[in-house]
Amino acid sequence: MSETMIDAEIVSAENDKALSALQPDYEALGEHLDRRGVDINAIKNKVAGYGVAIPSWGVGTGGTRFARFPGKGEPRHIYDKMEDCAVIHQLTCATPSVSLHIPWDKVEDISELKAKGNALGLTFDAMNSNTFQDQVDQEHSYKYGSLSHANKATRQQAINHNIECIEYGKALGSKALTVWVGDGSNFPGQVNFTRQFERYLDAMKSVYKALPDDWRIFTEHKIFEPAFYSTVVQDWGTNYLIATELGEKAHCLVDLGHHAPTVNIEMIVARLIQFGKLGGFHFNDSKYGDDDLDTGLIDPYRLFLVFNELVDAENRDVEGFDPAHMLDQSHNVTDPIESLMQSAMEVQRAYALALIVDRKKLETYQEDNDALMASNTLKSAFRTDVEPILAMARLESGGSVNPIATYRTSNYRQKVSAIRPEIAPGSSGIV
Ligand SMILES: [Mn+2]
Repeated sequence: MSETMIDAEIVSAENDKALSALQPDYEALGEHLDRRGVDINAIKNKVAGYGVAIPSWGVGTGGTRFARFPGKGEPRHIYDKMEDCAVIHQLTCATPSVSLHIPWDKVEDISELKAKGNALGLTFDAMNSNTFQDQVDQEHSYKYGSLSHANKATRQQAINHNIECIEYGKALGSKALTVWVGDGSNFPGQVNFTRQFERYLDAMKSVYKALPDDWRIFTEHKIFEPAFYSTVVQDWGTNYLIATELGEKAHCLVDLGHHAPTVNIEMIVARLIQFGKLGGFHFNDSKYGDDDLDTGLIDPYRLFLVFNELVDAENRDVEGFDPAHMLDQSHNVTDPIESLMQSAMEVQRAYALALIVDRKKLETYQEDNDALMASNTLKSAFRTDVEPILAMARLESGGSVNPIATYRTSNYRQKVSAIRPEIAPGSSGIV
């Protein structure tokens, strides 16, 4: 039995209050779905088995490059972050794993951190390396790049760091390394595109060699920022080339915010699935660029369409299909725990909605070139309120019917604020 961060009695008292509405809502939805040929319990069981990883950095207040406005009771270190992640999982039952970032989450004693995870009922998802900023006492600067840097010693330092992340992850039971680099250029002519990409591929091959057999490596593309003229891994095409060049353990990671606003992300997802190279996701939402807004906040339909592709692949039993799911967003104006709970539930909702799409009908309409009815088939799933399914799945898994309300009732933030010191304002932004 794992430690619980929030008193189980608070959770069950809140659930008792909610049950009188949830029960009839669930039954009514069950009848409605039954008329559409959908078994509500089957959907609920799938939703209950779904998990999305929390990034350790997500539980701290984010920021922009202008400023960061820390909240009260900010986590001081990875142990505090793990406890915040445990709150999210206790109430939503949707976030069983944590994705660490090195060196931000470095500890002296890895076995102690692993034991903390065990005690809290959390496992360790993909490891994330960091060669997009310099650390104190670092010999070579990443100002002009890391894995693609013109200087061999700088590239080697970045390779060594990634290998260190793998070693760290091995001790924690992680099975994947995610590599995102800020490498690129700000001026036309600043770099030679070809030579820079050759250096990157060469360095990544050294990292790939250090991967254990049962690990995967995910490369994450991003169209812009911090480099504003070109980035080395700018889009899914380049990302696909990398995964192909490296080998079968290499896959592409799709961060929803890392595309131009009009890009058809669900189609990219379909293509990567088709060619066996979809590694996973960083979920978030955006309106203008890489805004790192909360998942499902701006365009929940797009999130649903992404999941529509995933469920399609799941139903077709696509060989080797096992994408990693993680949230990656920046919480500037909300309590990060609340945002992450909300976002985990939004991802779950998109999954539930995609599960109730009538795929037989959809295929028939597609074959008949009936564009309107094909679209309506997706829309009729998307318009369904599946909240009772999500709430019932949480309840039956021992979580909370209303995670945010329960969290507020528990006064968790006030309690940790009494222990964790306030962070002075004026600290620079992290994203
Ligand atoms: Mn990301």
